[in-house]
Amino acid sequence: MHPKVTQEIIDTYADIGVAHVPGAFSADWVAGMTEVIDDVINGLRAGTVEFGPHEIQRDVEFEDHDGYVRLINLYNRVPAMNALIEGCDCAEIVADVIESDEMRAWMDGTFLKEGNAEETATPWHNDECLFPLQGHHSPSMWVALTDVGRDNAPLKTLARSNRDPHRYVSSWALEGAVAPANFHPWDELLERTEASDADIRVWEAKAGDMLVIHPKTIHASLPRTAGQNGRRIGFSLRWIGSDIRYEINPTAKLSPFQDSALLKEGELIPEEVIPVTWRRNSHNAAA
Ligand SMILES: O=C(O)CCC(=O)C(=O)O
Repeated sequence: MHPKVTQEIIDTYADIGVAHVPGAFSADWVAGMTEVIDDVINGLRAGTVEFGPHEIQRDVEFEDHDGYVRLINLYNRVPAMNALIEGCDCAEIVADVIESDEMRAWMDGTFLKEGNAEETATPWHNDECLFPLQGHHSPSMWVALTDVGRDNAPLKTLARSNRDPHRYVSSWALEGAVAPANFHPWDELLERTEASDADIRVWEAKAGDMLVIHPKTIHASLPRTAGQNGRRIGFSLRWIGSDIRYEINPTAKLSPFQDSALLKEGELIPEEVIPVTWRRNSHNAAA
């Protein structure tokens, strides 16, 4: 097992759907990833960086207002970001936490927050709601690129929502789509977070800490209340592990996979669609 992963971390993930791995990334790694992200944001703002349509990859999404930046799908378009992920041991750490034998990185999101606007809060959701996947090995690896104290928009989660037997029809779902019987309405998800006995955990973190979030875990962030000084950056990468199979989600607006002709219901995602980033071998399995 990776030295940064303890049995307690694995058990907490299985119990409440979140694992906190302190110091998972070095200060150099955090500085490198922050520089890559800042370069992209500055370039997009100045018009010197453009991500046009790509033959294979999904479009880059860039939202920038009220001290809030949301940047999606950089991983396969920015070689320096890809190199930072592949050059560190984060895939192995996540694999050990979720108990998977292989890991593939497939979608990333960067969430930068400045100032004090309420809009900096991320609304309640779970990540599974739009996934065309079945299985448990599709966590998000959320990395604090700044210190994230109570006033700096920490994530919050609803403990044990990772154990829900059902799924939710997302508030971003296709209008009029007919949901399968095990999909519950979005309002129910929101009501659960407002219940007086809701077991909500708040995850303060230091720069370089990792949170592994189960795809069913209902989560959000507090707003940033720290004022004009500093900022908060969270980098989130979705992974696919060994128990994941393709499952059409009729409520999902977009397939996150480009080449859907290669995808077959109930089968593994082919490596031509998403390559394997890390695989457990006899050496690291025995360690
Ligand atoms: O960092 C944030 O505020 C949001 C992260 C998140 O919700 C996600 O990655 O799914």
